[in-house]
Amino acid sequence: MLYPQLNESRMRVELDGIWDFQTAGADSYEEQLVKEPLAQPMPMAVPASYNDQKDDVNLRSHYGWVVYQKTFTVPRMMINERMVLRFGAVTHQAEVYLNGQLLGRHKGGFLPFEFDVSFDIKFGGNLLAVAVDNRVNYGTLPVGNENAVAFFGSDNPGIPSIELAKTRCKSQNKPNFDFFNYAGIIRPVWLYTTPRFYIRDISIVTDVKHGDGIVTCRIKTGDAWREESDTDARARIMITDEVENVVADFTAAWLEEDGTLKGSCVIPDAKLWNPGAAYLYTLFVEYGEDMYEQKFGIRTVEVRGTQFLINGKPFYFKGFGKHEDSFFHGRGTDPCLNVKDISLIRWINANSFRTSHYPYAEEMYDLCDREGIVVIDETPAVGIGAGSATNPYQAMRIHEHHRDVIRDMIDRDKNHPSVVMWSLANEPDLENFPQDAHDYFTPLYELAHSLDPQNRPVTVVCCQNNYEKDLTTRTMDVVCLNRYYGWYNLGGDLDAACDALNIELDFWEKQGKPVMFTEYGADTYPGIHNTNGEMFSEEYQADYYLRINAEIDKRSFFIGEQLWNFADFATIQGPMRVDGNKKGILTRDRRPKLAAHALRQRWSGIPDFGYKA
Ligand code: E8X
Repeated sequence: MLYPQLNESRMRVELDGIWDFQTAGADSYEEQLVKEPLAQPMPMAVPASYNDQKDDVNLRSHYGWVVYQKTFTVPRMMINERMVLRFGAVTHQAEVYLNGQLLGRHKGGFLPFEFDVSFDIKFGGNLLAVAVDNRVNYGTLPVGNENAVAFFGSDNPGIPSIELAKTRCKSQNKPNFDFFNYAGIIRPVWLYTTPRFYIRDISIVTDVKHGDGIVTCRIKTGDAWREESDTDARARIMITDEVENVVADFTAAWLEEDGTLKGSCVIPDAKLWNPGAAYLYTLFVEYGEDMYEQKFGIRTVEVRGTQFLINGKPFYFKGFGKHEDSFFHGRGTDPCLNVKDISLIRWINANSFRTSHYPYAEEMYDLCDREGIVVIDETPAVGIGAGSATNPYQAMRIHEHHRDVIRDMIDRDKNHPSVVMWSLANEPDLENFPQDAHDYFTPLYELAHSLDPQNRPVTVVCCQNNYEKDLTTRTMDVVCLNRYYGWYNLGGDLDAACDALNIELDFWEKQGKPVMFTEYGADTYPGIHNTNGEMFSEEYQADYYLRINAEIDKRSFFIGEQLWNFADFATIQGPMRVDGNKKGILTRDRRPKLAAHALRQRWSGIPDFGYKA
């Protein structure tokens, strides 16, 4: 799905800003809220989660539907064009109305969707209404608990007073995941135009042979008025380098096998996109009256033996699991924060992060392309586990939606050179029903490989588990481990933690796959210091990384360390969280804890390539 673009043939209008807003019911919303101007609207900023914009506890913990409204007019010069309404993301489900008519619905809170409104927009004022449902359950990704068990701790089943009170408490979201269930119109909203005959999608695959770049592109086209494809169509493709020299100029012609226009070229002595040394070319597509500019990088990604190769060189991941999370914005897109986070990734000498636990805003991947930051792109499939008694692969109603989010994530992010691997899920239950888990994820693994034109590596991020029972993790292209020896297990005893870690690494050494940490860490309350370095102190967090890192340094098949987490972040309240998750090496307002300085020192001495070669 192409990002809205302003160019010689296309217009775009940002519909961000202050919208009208009103809460609605747990299971439904009144019809007049989406068909007439709101009677008692409150101002709400878009893009941003709605939860933290007011000081109303009922809004922060709202359960169910809310309605946003905005009125707008379109200039005369847009009226005869194909007009499209596009949402960067609405969490978790949206029903969109224009002038009282339902345009459509979208399920999934972290990927874009759009509606062709060419024949719906009227001249003069238009009323746009978006009903948003924040509920999570066994049929959504991320998963919400449908039984009464809280995410952390038990509800002391069987105690009469608790059992009775639970039957009378108000309906609430019970996230089966450790991040606050922020919701709303969290990413930019655009109205954009194209000519009637338009460029629907662009797919770019690059290869490198003897220093020459080989670029193959496939163009999907569309006709705003008819479904048929134009088999005589041609598209002109031009490629320029960073100083706007034209380095290729060729035609893409109709390809019967997949109904696209395909063309390729060779760029002699191509400048490659590398971690920390990005180089972006621009591909211009001209099709009829339409045109589109797509930036891309020439690079290759490959797993070979126990190595993860970028441009044929063994890459070592240094970085984090992150969240889209900040004060006031919640999970809303904040370009300033994105620039700041990239600066901090640079400051600490990191080179990568995982988009835990959902696809991030497109604008962040563009920054990573430009800055040479490597990204593991993750679906919102988190919480696929319901305690060892329940088989999630039978109890949860997520399979089709899981396939949809894999398809939509790859469709959206396929051209980013910064994206080097797809993560299908975070910490699903892989040990209690090992064969069911294997049978669930193997088709998804194959689907991801089949959908990605660049055929990047695919993984499932593995929770601390009985790795001998887990039949799934070992089948992935890269073994991505979330391990908490020294925190949730053997907490406070780093000798025992290192011992246990080495026992497990001996197991992985025999699997012949590249292995990396995608999470390891310790809750650390900023300002707690002590000479005995006990848990929750900044000293403990620094010691934890010092000791664990010394052990993984001894293993040549260990190809990366992404710690948990980049920064402190908001979670649901509960006995295990003190104002959120404090495993950040930065505070939520991006101030370094003691460990950040030690990691900055460590990572200054670890090169992007060849660290373990
Ligand atoms: C944690 C992290 C959580 O924030 C993240 O979203 C997923 C969790 C660790 C699970 N992984 O709790 O800080 C470890 C379970 C070990 C028993």
